[in-house]
Amino acid sequence: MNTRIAVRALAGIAVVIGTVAAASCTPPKPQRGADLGASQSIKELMQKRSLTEADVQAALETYVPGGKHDEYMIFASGGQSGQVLAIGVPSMRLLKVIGVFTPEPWQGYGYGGEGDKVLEGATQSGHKLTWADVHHPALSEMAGDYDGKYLFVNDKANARVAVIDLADFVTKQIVANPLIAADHGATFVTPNTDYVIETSQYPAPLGRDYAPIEQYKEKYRGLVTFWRFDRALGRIDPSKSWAIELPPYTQDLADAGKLDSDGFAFINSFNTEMATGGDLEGKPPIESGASQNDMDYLHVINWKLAEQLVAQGKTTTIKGMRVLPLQTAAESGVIQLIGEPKSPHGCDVTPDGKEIIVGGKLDTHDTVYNFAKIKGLIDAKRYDGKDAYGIPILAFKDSIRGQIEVGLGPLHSVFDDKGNVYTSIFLDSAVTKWSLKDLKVLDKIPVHYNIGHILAAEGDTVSPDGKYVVAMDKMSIDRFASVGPLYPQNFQLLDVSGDKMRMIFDAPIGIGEPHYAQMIKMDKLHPIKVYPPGTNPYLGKQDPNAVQSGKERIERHGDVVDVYMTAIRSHFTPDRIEVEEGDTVNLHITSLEQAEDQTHGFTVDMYNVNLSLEPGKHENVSFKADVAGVFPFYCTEFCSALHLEMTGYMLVRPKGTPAPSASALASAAPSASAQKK
Ligand code: RUQ
Ligand code: CUA
Repeated sequence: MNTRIAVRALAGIAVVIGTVAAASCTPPKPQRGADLGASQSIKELMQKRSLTEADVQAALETYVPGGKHDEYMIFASGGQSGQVLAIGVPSMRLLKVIGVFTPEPWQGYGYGGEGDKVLEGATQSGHKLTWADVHHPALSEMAGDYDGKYLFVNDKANARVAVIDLADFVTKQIVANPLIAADHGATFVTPNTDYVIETSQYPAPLGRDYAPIEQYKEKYRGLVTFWRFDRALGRIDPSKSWAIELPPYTQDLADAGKLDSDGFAFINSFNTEMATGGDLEGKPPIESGASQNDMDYLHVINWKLAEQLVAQGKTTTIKGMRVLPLQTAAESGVIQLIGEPKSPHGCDVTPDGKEIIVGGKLDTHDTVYNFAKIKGLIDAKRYDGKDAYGIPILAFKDSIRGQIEVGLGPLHSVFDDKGNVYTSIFLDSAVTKWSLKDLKVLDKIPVHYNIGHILAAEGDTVSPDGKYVVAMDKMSIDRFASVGPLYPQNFQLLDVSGDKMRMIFDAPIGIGEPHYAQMIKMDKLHPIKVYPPGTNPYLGKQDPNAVQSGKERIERHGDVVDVYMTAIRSHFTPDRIEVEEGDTVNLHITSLEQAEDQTHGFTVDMYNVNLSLEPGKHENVSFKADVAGVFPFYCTEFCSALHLEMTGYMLVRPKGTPAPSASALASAAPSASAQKK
């Protein structure tokens, strides 16, 4: 370090420390170790660890001591892991990896319990899937504001959408789209979460059918699905959901209108050239074929009008889903197109709903579309022609307020509370801050490296908070210790409260490639701490097989053995289960705990079963005891001093062997206390 800077830094830190001490009027806390509070020791520490003043300031701004809570929570896509990450801000600490599309053993999700039903419902065309390419989480909204109740995410690879209940941070539903093969403009919610929007990415015949690629223009299609969300049930209702057929332009990101533009949705596209590849046959590869035109199309969708047409039955049914045909949509004013500069990607509606910002991957500009202008053109039916599918085109120059040069390869934009926009610049590896009002660049900061998405505190609401922005960097070369050729992604926390953006934390994300994320104020989240006794989280109420203390029992019905079991520190009742080889064993296990954070686990040797029994939770597990032997079961969560003793045996005697202890199979209920000696 340059010595002058070092000296300035050291002087500066003394001031920083002094300010912190002065600002706090609570009595001084006893100090850990030697006099760490003294500026001299801080100086020594800085020198020893080669920290600059800026480093120490950033540390003070992001450090959240144990016992204090973060101000915001990020819900980030877990990318290829198929999960969702919950991360605290400003500490950037990982709080939970929520099992969504991929089995998650710690949460007992996908390992024999009730969560299996969610995953089993998530097949695509009957194929079982154990992963997903998660891209865009969307928090549920009321009047355009996050309400902290639900979270939706998409699986790009298999065209699926998941519903996570933020009451317990558990995935409750996965719906597979029966019409399309990949999605991307998903998930986005309408301002009251009436609908969760899912737009296709790669065009294919609707209904996942076959058609030769030579018939691309005639038979291949895009699609936007409006999944109806039933708030009372906390589930998507496929029977009330519907879709609009789109032309075979590769639809990309989407956003829902709000306030002024409520009732509309905006969807980007690329490859309006409709290139289909064929590089082995000497045709241009898709990527260059798709980059011939100067303009692609922004799709402007009047979904409220579409909803009326759907209600009037103007739909066809494909694979059980109501679809508004492209021709009907084009002729009725449901859909119109506007040119978009080269290879658009991000599509972000401003907090007031008045404008839509689109970044072009092969461009240096953000383009600001103005909804009032667009609406004026639509209402006056002032079209600039039609595309090959009869969709009206609105003139680009009459639809925009302007363009702003932000850097090479702008992708996505988010907003603060002062009318500023933050655009991620992929090729430049930077974030550009600019003023929406006068389209002027205010600041630019390098990020490390190749930023994809960007997210902001309450960023997609009608009232963003400012304060924090996170750069979601695709690459992290040189930022962290090496962990082999697959590098972690990098979330970089930016303080955006001042005029200049400041980088205050690098957080490696080592579980997948997160695409998008949203950040919600922590005080909007009100998760439960324990389940009411006997709750099946997937039913949202008491399980019909919930077991009460003293009612534990084993019932045999032919070759089916039902075990009604309870778990409480530090025993399972019953702790001995005796069955015959070939029996079907149904375990019904209720945690009798009601104390916070007193979770038990349950596993039984060989059956690939692991349950998480949080306080009050009930689980049902079923398997065929097809191998004779002795199978210990035990609690997999270190719950108490006698955790290792929280165990029992399942004895599977060879077929035809008489039961040695008939009492273990008695249907009378031995009481919990009688079982304990
Ligand atoms: S993507 S890096 Cu949202 Cu899937 Cu833009
Ligand atoms: Cu219960 Cu360990």
